[in-house]
Amino acid sequence: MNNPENNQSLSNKPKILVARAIFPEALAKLAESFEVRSNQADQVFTPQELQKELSEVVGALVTGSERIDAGAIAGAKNLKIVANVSVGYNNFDVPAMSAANVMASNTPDVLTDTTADFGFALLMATARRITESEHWIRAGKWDQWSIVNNPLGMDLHHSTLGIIGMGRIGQGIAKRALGFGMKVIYHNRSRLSESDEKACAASYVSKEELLRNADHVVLVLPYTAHSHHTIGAKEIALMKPTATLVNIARGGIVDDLALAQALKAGTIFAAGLDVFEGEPQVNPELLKLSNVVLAPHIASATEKTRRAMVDLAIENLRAALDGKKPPNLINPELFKTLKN
Ligand code: 8YV
Repeated sequence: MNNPENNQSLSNKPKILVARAIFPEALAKLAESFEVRSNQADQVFTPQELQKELSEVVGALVTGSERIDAGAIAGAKNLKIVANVSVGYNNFDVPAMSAANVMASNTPDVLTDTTADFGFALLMATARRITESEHWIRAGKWDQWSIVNNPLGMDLHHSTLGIIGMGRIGQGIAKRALGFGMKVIYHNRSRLSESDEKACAASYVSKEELLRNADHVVLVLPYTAHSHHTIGAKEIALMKPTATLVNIARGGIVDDLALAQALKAGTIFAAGLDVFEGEPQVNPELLKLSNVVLAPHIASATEKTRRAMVDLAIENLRAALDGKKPPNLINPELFKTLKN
């Protein structure tokens, strides 16, 4: 339900929407310049509610949970910008936004290191069976130390790491892998420049070669119609039975049901997932397995980084409403045809 709080009325300030709860200080600062319709109750709007909210504002701050498409902005005749608090923007139908003359922005860079840290943490937890071990202790199953009858994992050090999606975050993970003496191979839509490859000591390979040779595979590619089910039963079958798979990219890049079946059958060793098809729902077949580490889409979730993401989204929003070019404008062609 739409439950906006802190809403003011009868003001001459431009009206904006903050579609989800943000830090109170950021909200207070926004209220100095704008009439803010905020949703501090943090309950995701229905598409109808979102459409109504957007129809009343000139700018909006949203997250990946708000789908901004032709339907959402139909009737939003004064809307100039929708600023995503997220680097990924698969929740935006950018052509539809451009057609409606609505600027779109995201929050790159500020979350790169935090997200790369998390990718590595999830990889370690998965390969070394950390959460499974904790559950084992909590269930009272640890009665003695054992050479063989303890959760035995897979090594990261000196293994081969395969990264699919070698943008800023993928490169950040590759650089961390260097400290572990790992060999890094990657696959990406386009090959990195020689100097970027050198900086992360990574070699470009085909997707098939990566899947066959990697001991650990990490997915960090954007979600598009093209990347839907980049990893399905066929791709998992190419992987080593000792391999792990980590998805910190987006739900839908992995066929979660095929993954659950492969994990159950022992086709691969284990998986770590921060994102899911249809999240916050998680495929029930995954929930039954002990060789999968689950996280609730928290790769960027440190206080410092979430504050930086909100601040950057606000910077984009303010710029657009001040008639300036937002620093992270996704549809720059629109800047020339600004609404007045
Ligand atoms: C966001 C993310 O928190 O930035 C991204 O692409 O996946 C996360 O950092 C999430 O998308 C919510 O907006």
